[in-house]
Amino acid sequence: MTSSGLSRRKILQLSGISTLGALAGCASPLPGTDDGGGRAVTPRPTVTADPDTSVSLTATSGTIRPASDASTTTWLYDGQYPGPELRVQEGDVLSVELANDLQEETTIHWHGIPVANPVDGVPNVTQEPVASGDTFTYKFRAEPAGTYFYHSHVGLQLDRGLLGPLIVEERDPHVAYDHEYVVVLDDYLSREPRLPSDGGMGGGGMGGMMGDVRPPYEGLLINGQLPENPPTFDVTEGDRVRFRFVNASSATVFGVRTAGHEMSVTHADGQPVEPVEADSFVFGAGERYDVVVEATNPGRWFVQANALDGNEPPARAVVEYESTDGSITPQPPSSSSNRLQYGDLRALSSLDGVSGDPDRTFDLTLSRGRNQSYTWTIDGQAYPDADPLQIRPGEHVRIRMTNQSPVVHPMHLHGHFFQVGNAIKDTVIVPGHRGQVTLDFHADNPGRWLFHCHNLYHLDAGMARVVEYVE
Ligand SMILES: [Cu+2]
Repeated sequence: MTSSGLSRRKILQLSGISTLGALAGCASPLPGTDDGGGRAVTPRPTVTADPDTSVSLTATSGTIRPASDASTTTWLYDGQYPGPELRVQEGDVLSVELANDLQEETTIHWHGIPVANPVDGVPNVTQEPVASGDTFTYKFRAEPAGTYFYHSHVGLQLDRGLLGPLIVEERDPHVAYDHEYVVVLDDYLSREPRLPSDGGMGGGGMGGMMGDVRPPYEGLLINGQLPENPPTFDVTEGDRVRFRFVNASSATVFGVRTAGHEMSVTHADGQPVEPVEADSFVFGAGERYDVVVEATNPGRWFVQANALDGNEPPARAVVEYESTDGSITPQPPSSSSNRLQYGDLRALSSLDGVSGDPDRTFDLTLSRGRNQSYTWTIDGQAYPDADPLQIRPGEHVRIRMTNQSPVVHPMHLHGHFFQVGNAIKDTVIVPGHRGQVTLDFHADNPGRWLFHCHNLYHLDAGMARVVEYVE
C-alpha cells in the first residue's frame, strides 16, 4: 500500500451504492461515527527530504499565438502556453518555486494529487495567496503515478493561461506503449475573463434563471493551437501510442474522437483501469483520460474535440504516419457509435476504507442561485458564505449529488481520490436535469479541502464547499 491509500488488490463490487438514493437534503450532524475510530489515519507528512526535481515557475504576462492571425496577451507560466510540462517519476519529491510577477496575488494547485494540505494551493483555505512580487515553494511527493495538471486557483486566472501538464510516470505501466503525447484541451478567451454579473459573457444576458451562458470563446485549443493551425503527432506504423488527454478548460465539456482508430482507455483521472475500447469519450473540465492507440491504419487523421456546450469549431490535432505524404488532407472522424461511459471503467486498484456502509453521508443539491445575481449553489449556499462539510479522520464519507440545473457540473474533490461506480477519480460529471452521482472517499488526509465545480465560472460564483476535518 502506498501512502496515498491506493492498494493493488482487484476492486470489489461495491454494494449499497445507488445513484437513485433518497434525498434527505442535509448532512448528518457530528458526532455520528461508530467505527471511524478503528481506522486511524496519518496526515501526509510535510516532506523534508531533498527534492529529486526542483523547478521554478514564474507567473507572468505573455503573448500566445494559437494561429497565424490570432494572438492575445495574457498570463502564463514562464511565458509558455500551455505552461512547462512537469514530468517526474512516481514517488519523487518535487519542489516548485512559484515566483509571482503578476500584478495580482496567485497560487498553484496540483490538480488530482493528494498532497499535504499546506501545499494544495487554495487561497485562504490552505495558504495565504502569494502576493505580487513574492515567491512560494510547493514541495510534495509525486504519487500516485498519473496524468495531472497544475493551475492557478485564484479567481478566474485559470481562464487566462495559468495551467500546465504534470505527468507522474509509473514505474511499471500496466499497458505497453512505444511513445506518448500529452494532449491539453482548452477553450480560448482572447480577453480578460469576467463573470456574467460583471458583463463577462457578452450578449445573451444571464441565460435565464436556471440555465447558463458561456464566455465568448474565440475557439478551442489542442496544446495551445486553434484548429486552423493544428499540432501534429507523428506515429510509426505498428507502434502503440499513448495519448494523455487533459481537459484544462474553464467551461467546456469536450467530446473526443480519433479518426481511423479505436482508443483503448487505460487510465481515468490518471488512475489505471482495465483497458476498455471506445471510439469516443466525453470529459468535463478537470478530468483526464489516457488512451492507447494502435497505429495500424496509415494516413493522416484528425484527433478532434468538440464542445458539447458550445458551437466553436472542434479543436484538432493531426495524427500523421511517417510513411504518409504530409500534403494529403487529414480525415475527420466518423460519428461515434461506442462512447465511453463511466460504467465501463474498472479501476485496477481499489480505495481503502470505502467498503460497506458509509460513516457519514451528505446529500447535496447543485443548482443555480434563486435570485437575479449570477450565483451557483450547493444546497442553496454560495461559497464562501457556505457551511463546511465536517468529517472525522478515518471515516468512510459518501457524497450524493443531485443536479437541479440543466447544465453539467464537473465536481472535483481536493486531497483525495474517490470511488464512483468501479472507477477511482478526482473529478466527476454530474449530468443536468436531475442527474445524480454518488461518490465515496476515505477521510485519510486531514486538513481543509475544497470540493467544487470545475467550471471556473460556477466555482467563482459560489459552487464550492470546504470539506473540513474535525476531531
Ligand atoms: Cu458547475
